[in-house]
Amino acid sequence: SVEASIPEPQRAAWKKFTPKGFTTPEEFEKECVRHIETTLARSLYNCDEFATYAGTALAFRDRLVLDWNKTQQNQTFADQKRVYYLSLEFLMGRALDNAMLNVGMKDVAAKGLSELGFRMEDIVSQEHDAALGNGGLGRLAACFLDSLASLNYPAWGYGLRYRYGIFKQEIVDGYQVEVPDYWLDFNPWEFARHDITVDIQFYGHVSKYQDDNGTSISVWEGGEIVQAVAYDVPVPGYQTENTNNLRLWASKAASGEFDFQKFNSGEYESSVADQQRAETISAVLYPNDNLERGKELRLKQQYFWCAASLYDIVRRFKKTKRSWKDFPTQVAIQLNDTHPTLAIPELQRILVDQEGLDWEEAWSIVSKTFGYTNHTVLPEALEKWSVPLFQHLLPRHLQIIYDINLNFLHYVERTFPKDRDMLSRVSIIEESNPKMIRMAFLALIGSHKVNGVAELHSDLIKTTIFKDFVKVFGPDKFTNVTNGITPRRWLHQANPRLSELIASKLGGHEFLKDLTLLHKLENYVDDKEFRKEFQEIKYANKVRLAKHIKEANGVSVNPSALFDVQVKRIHEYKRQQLNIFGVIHRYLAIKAMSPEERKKLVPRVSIFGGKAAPGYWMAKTVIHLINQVGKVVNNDKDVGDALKVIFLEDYNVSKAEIITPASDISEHISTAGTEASGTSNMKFCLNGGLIIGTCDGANIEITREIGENNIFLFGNLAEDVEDLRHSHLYGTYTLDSSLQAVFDAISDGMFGDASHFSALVNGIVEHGDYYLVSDDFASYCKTQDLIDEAYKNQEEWWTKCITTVARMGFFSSDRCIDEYAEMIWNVEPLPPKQEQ
Ligand code: T68
Repeated sequence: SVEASIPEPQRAAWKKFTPKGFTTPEEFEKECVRHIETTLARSLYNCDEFATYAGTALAFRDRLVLDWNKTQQNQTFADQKRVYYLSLEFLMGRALDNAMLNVGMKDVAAKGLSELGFRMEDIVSQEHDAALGNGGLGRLAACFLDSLASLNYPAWGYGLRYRYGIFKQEIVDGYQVEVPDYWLDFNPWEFARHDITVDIQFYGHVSKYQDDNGTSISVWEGGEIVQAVAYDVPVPGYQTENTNNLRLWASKAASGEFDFQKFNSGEYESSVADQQRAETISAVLYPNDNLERGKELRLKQQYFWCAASLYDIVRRFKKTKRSWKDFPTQVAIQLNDTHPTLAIPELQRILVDQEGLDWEEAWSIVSKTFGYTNHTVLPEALEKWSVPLFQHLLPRHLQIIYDINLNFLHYVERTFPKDRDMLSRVSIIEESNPKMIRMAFLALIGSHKVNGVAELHSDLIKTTIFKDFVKVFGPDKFTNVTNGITPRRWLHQANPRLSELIASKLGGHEFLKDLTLLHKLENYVDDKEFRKEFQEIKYANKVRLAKHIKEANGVSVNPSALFDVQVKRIHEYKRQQLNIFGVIHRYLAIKAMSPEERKKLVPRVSIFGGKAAPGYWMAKTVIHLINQVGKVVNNDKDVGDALKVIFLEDYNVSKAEIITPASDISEHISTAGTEASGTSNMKFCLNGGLIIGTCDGANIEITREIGENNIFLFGNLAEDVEDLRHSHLYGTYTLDSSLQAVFDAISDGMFGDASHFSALVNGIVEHGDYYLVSDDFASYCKTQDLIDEAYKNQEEWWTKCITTVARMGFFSSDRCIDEYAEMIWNVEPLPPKQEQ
C-alpha cells in the first residue's frame, strides 16, 4: 500500500543502496563467499561442494529477486490482463543451471568457481530436483512457465508445495522400491510469505437465510478451517529481466483460539495431532499418472489449492476497483487437466454467496474466465468424485454443481427436445451407485475453450469423450494447441555443445528465442566440418551417459553402439512391454547366430528408465522383467557388445538432461490413440536423435515437420484399434510366431521364475491384448531391423539427424504459449520497464 512504502524524500537514500548484482567473476566470488560465510556460517575449512552450491545459488538468487521485484511491480502498475496457470504439478527439476543461463552469467560463475577451486559440473549436480510432478503433464507446466517468463507474459503459476515430491525409485534385486523424496532441507528458491495466508473451509453444512430484500442466500457454516500459506518461487525468463512468480500453497493448522485453549489446558498431544492433520493436506504428491483413484485427501488437496488460489486472484482483482464484469478481461485462468476444476464452482460461490451477484451474471463471468486443457482420453484417468464424499467435504459446492448442471440440462433439453438419452449422457452427474461427478464435463461446461495437446488428440476428444458436447456448444469451443518444450532447458542447458555449434552457424543464440530459425541449419547438412562436429558432440554425449551407466549399473557399454532409449513413466499404454519383448526377440536371434554373423551386427544398448505408480502391479512387473533380461543378456559371453540392456534407476528431470542428448533412437510406441501428445519425442529430436514411433500423439506432427524419411513409424492406426480389440475378444486370432518364441523363452524360465511374468503374458495371450502388443509386434521388429540397416549407412544417418534438428522449430513451447495467449487467453506480453 502507498502508506507503507518509502516516502518520496527518502527514496533517494533507498535507491542509493539498492543492490545491483555482480557482473564479473570477482564480484561473483565475493557474493558467493559472503553467503557461505554469513548466510551458511561456514568457512574456508568446511566448505564442501554442497556449501559452494548453496553460496552460488544464493548469489544468483539475489540477482533474480531484484528482477522479480521489479517485474511484479511493473505488472501491478500496468494493470493489464494476467494469466493464471493452475496445475497440481510443476516438474521443475533443478533451478541453478537454468538461472545462470537465463541471466547469461554461467561463464562468469564458472570462472569464479574455478578460482575458488571447484568445477561447475560438480556444483550444479549438488542441487536436489524439484520434482513436484509425475511426468509429461507436470513437465509441460514447467516448460510453460519458462516460456511465459521468457516471452514477457504477465503470468503466475499456482500449485501445491508438497513436502514430498514424486518418490525416489530404487531398484533392489530387479524390483522397484519407493523411497520418500524429502526435498526441502535446503531450498533457496522459495520465499515463505507468512503474511500471505488464506483460511480454507472444509465439511460443515449449508444454511439458507433471507436478506433484507427477501432474496434467499446460502451460507456455508461450521466444519473446520485449514490455513494456506504462500511460498513464492521466482521464474526467470531467458535474456529478459522479466521474472514471473510461481505461488505454491502449504497447509498449516489455523491458529484459532480453540487450539490455543487446547494447548493451554494441557492437551498438547491432540493439539499437535490437529496440526499434523492440517499439514497432511500438502504433504505428498499423488504418484499416479493417468490414473484417478478418488481418494478423499486428493479432493482435499484440490479444493485447498483452488480456493487459496482463487481467493488470491480475486483479492488482486479487487484492488483494481474495477466492476465485476471486467473480471474476464483482466483474468484468464487455465486449468491444467481437470485437477483444478473446483475453481469453477468456487468462483461461482465467491461471486454469488460472498459478493452478492445474481447467478446468471456470476456464471457469465465464470465461464468467460476459464480455459480447460485435456491431457487424456483414457477412461481410467478421467476424474470422477463420488457424490456422498463430495457432499460431506464440500456441501455448498455440491449444491452449486447441481445448479450448474440443472441450468445446463435445461438448455440441452430445449435445444435437443427429441434426444432424451442425451441428457443422461451429458449430465455432470453420472447416475451410478454411488452417483459420481464427472469433472471433465464440469470443466468443459464452465470454460470458454477446451483444448487437446496434439492434433490427433484434439480430434479424438471431439469424437469420443466430448462428442455430445460438440453438438451442444458447436465445434468452435474446441481447439488444438500442440504441446511444445523449452529449448532453453532441453537444448541450451542439456546440450551446451550442440547449442554452441548451432549458434556458430546461425550467427548467435537468437534461435533459443525463435526456434524456427533452426531451419537455416539445412544449409549445413552437407557441410563436412559441421557434420563432423555434430557427430563428435553426439559421441561425447554418449560417452557421458556410458560413464553414468558404468557408475550407476556397473555395466560397461560401448559408446559406439546404437543407443536405443525409452524413458518415461511405465504404463501399459506406453508399451515398454513391446520394447522388452523386442529385446528378447533380438537376444534369441543373436543366440541363434554364428560368431561371424554376430560380428556383423550393429551393436545396441537398450536403455530403459521410468517410475511405476506404487500400486500399479503390471507396470512393476515390466520393470522386473527388464531387469531380469538385463541380468541374463549383459552376462552372456555369446552376446558381448552386440546387446546390452540397462534399466536406469530413478529417472527424473536432471537425469533426462543427461540421457536425452545421448540417444540415437528413442521409442514412442504407445498404442495408437492413447498418448495424447508426448513431449520427450520432441526433446530427443531436438537433440539430434531419431525416433521409432507409432502414429500417435505428436509423433504425427513431428513426421509432418521433419518428413517421413526421417522417422521410423510402425504399427496399426488409431482408427483400427476398436476393430482389432473386438477381434481379439470375439474373433479367431493366432499369435505371431516370433512373439510366441519370446513367450516360450519367458515360460521356460530363461529370465528367472516364469510365474512372475505370467500376468504380463496372459494379458496378451488370454485376456484380449487390450494394448495390441501382438498386433504391432511384427511391424515393430521389422522397423527395428530397418533401423539397424539405416545405422550402417552412417552418412545417411547423420543427414537424417541434422535434418531433424533443423525442422524442429515448431515444437518450442514459445510457439505453444503464443497460441494459448492468442486463441484462449487474449493476453499481450508486458515488456520489462527500462531503467530511468
Ligand atoms: C500427459 N499426461 C500425457 N498425466 O500422457 C502426454 N494424470 O501424452 C502429454 O504429452 C502430457 O500429459 C502433456 O500434455 C500426464 O502426464 C499425468 O501425469 C497425470 C497426473 C495425475 C493424474 C492424471
